[in-house]
Amino acid sequence: MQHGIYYAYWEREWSGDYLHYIEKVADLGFDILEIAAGPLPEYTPAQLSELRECAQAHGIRLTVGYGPAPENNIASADPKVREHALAFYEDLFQRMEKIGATLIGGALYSCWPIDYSKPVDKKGDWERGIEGVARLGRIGMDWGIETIGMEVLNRFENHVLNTAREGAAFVQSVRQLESRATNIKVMLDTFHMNIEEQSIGNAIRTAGDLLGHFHTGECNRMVPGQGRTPWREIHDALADIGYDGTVVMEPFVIPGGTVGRDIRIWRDLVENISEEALDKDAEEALRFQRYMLG
Ligand SMILES: [Mn+2]
Repeated sequence: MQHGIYYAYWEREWSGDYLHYIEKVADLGFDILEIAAGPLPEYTPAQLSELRECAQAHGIRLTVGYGPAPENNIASADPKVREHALAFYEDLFQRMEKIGATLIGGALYSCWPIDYSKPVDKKGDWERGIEGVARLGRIGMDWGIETIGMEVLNRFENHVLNTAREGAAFVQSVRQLESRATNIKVMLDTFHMNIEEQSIGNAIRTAGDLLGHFHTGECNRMVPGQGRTPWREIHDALADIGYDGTVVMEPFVIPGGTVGRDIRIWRDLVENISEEALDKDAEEALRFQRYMLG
């Protein structure tokens, strides 16, 4: 099991100095830094190399998270948007290869956050999503992308995949359509499961062999260990399915900026939001997570 953290814990925007965060998380003892895909298309070849070299030098694995912008919605009802999305991902996967990243996760079957002021077409989005994601899987294979995680999200953030059962059914349908797309996997997140699942343990067991990436956090998105998430139940279920993959904590505790707006953070979730205090909380959460889940 490899343990990581999402850089946005420390940031108010969906970008940041990833070199700084590689160094930081290495110092804190993490195996993985998860970065946002958003800024990568703007990176020069030299910047991509620098990122790869920095991660290698610090023994840090990079994974990528992405909340697709509406123009990169692979399931859009507009065929032009779907083509644009595929071209975006093809470029992104090449950039991931250059930084040595083989795993990406998020609402890649759709966009995020959903604009619920417009009508929702779950059936259409589901069907177009399966087609788009099947193509995404094949493109990913060309660039060595081993895991493309379909993150199951709560109802307030997306409408396509809300439960592990839906996530597993979606991934199975993708693989039926494109048998080579074995890199398409289910991705679960304890924060979303807390809202939607009758049993978090059974949700993990439902994903079973299809589980490819795992996000952790408390019910209010504080770091693991500071809330009431059933970590022992989660451990037992992960052990039952023999999960030995990536476990990345995704805490959000600071209000403000685009991150605060998108995640709906309207208060300081912790008493002390200094960088030093956040680092200490992350370090303790890592120790907790290694102990509870490892
Ligand atoms: Mn997540």
